Amino acid sequence: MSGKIIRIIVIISAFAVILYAIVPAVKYRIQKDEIGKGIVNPDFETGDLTGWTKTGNAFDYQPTLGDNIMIRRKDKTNHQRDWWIGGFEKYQGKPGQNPGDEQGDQPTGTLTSSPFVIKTDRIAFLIGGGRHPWVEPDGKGSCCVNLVIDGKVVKTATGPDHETMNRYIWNVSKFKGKKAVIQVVDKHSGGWGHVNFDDVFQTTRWHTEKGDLIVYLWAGVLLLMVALVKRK
Ligand SMILES: [Ca+2]
Repeated sequence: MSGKIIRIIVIISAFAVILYAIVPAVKYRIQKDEIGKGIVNPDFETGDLTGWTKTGNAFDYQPTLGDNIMIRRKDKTNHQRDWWIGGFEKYQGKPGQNPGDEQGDQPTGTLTSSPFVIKTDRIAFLIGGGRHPWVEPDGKGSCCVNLVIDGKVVKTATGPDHETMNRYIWNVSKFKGKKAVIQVVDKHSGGWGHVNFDDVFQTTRWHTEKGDLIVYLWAGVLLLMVALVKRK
């Protein structure tokens, strides 16, 4: 292959890599007004389950208030602001309750968000608690958080058998425009039979992968410079 053809291939590749990095940033600018819209009470900061529908009794004492796990053990919950879903907890700041009170792993049930239209590429949330993956068809034995479209589970996530919540991100680009709900499922009564959950929102690749995309951008620019530098 001649040097000229190789150079053309490198230039095309460099532009492809640069576009791969830039397109999410441009899309983010266009979608900015839509981000975070749609899910009612996405972080439970109303202090109750406004916007969410519960079945069973697993979520009777939810949301819970503050890092009351710290009273019992060393795990930090990493919850957002004041209120969060802590499936093991039984503390809502009400008379007769104390921080660190627990309802345990026995109760089961589900918690379903208000329906929303998927408008961005990613859905992000905090999740902790039991690692009991979703089991078709009805989730028996599961402890997880699902994205449900037309009654079908299309994305699912579990905690790591640890109380601390971590940020989890779903790629939902292929579901854009679809109506969906988020469902928190607790159908496990044994060890780690509870879900911790908080702060769900729609977001973009630019928000969640900005660091990686900037690396791609620089790689593309470097490749272009190498291809365009004049040989002696
Ligand atoms: Ca919260």
